[in-house]
Amino acid sequence: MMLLLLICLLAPTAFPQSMRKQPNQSVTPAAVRAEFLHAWNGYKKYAWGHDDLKPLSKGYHDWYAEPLLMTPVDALDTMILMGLKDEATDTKNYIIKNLSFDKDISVQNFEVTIRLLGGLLSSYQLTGDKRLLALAEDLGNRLLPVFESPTGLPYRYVNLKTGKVRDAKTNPAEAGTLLIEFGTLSKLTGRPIFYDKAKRALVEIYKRRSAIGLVGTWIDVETGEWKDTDSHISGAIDSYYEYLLKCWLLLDDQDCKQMWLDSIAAINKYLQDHEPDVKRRSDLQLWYGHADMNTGKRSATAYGALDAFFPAVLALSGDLERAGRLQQSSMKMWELHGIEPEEIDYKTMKVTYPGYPLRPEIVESTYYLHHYASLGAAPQRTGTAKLPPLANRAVYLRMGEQLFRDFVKHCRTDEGYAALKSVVTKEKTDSMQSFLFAETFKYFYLLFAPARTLDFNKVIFNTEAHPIRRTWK
Ligand code: DMJ
Repeated sequence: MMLLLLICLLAPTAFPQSMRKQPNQSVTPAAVRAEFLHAWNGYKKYAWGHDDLKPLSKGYHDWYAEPLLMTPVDALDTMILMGLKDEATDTKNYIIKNLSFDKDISVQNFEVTIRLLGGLLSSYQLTGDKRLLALAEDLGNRLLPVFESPTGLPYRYVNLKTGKVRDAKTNPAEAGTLLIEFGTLSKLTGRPIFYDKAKRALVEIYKRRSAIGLVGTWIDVETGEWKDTDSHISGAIDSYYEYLLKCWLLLDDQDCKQMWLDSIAAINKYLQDHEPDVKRRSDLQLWYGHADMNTGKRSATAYGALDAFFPAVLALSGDLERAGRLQQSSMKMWELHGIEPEEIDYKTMKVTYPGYPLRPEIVESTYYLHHYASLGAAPQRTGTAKLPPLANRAVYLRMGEQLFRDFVKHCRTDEGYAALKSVVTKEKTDSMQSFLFAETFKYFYLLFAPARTLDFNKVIFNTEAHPIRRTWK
C-alpha cells in the first residue's frame, strides 16, 4: 500500500506540461508540494503552536521553555512560493496573533537569527505585511545585547526579556552568519545599529585569521583568542564564508567582497584536496578537507552533508568549474548508502557519522548548478573570463530527481518526515527540524518548478533559504 502511494507520488503526474522544465521530467513541483503538505499536516495535527513535530512519537518538541513557532515561521515563505495561498494566509495570521518575543528564555542568537529573523524578513518582503517587519524589529532589538562583548564578537545566548548574555566561546559560523538578517533589518527600518553590530562581528572574525588566511573553529568572544585551530568549511565555520560572499552581493558591501576574495584564495590553497576515485583510479575527485589554521597542515580528510553547501557558494561566486566537480563528490557521498551521512572520510570513503537530519545543502547546490547550467554561463563577479558550465541542466534535473526519490523513500513516515539515525541501517529517529520546510522542500520545489516561480538573480538566500530582495538603493 505504502509502495503504491510512493509510486503514485513520484510517477509523472497530470501536472500541466507547461509547468515542467523538461518533457521527460519525472518529479514535478506538484509532487514536492504534496510532500511538503504531508509533513506540514503532520506538524499541524500533532505539534501545532510548538516548534517542531516529533514524527515517530507524534508529539512535539520545543527548543526552550516556551515555543517560538520555529516551524511556522521557517515554513511560511515556502508556502508562499508554492502558491499555497490559504495555508500561507492562515499561518501568517497565526504567527502575527501568537508570536511574542517577550519571553524570559535564553535563546541561541545564531539559530534564532537565521530561522526567525530571516523568516520574518523574507515573509514581510513577500507579503508586504508590516506586522511581520514589526515582529522582526522587536526580535532584532532583543538580540542586540549579544554584541556587548569586549571584542564585539557576539555571545551565543541572550535572554529575550532581560538581555542577559551567556556562552563566551563561539565559532565563525555563529558570529559571522548575522549580517544578511541584521543588515536587511537596518535597510528596512532605517536604523543602522543592526548592520553595524553584525558587520563588526564578521570583521572581528576575519581580523583574527591566521598568517595564511584561515580561521579556526572556536574562539573566545571576551579575549578574541582561538580555542580550536581546526580549519575547514564544515559546520561551525561554513556559513561565515557563505555570508562574506552573499553580503557583498546583497548589501553591495565592498569590505565583504575583499574578505571573501582573500578567504576563498586561502580555502582553495589549503583546504582543497584531490583524491583518486577508488573505483576508477584515473579520475581525480575534488574535496575540501580540514587543516590547521596556522600551519595549513592537513588534519582530517573529512567531508559531510553540511559541506555540500559549498558547490552553491562556489557557483554563486562564479567558479562553476570547482562547483560542478565538488557536486559530483557530494553525489558520491550520497550514493554510498543511497542517502547522505553526516560525515565521511573521503580518503577511505567510509562513513564516520551515520545520521541524516533531513539536511538541504546538497539539494541547494543542485538548484544553483541547475540555474547556471540553464543560463549557460557563470556569473561574472570579478571580471574573469567566462567559464563554461560543467554540465547541461538536464544533468542537474536528473540529479535532483534521484535525491528526491531517495529522500522520500527513506525519510517519509505515515504523517511526516523523520531524520535517520543511520543512513547505513536506515533506522529513523524522532526528529523533524524546521529547516525541512524552510530549505529542503523549498530547494526541491524551486529546482523542479518553472524559473519564473522566483527570479534567482533578484534574491539572496540567507543560510536558512529565506530569500531576501534588495529593495533599497
Ligand atoms: C540550517 O539551519 C542552516 O542551513 C545552517 O546554515 C546549517 N544547518 C541547517 C541545515 O542543515
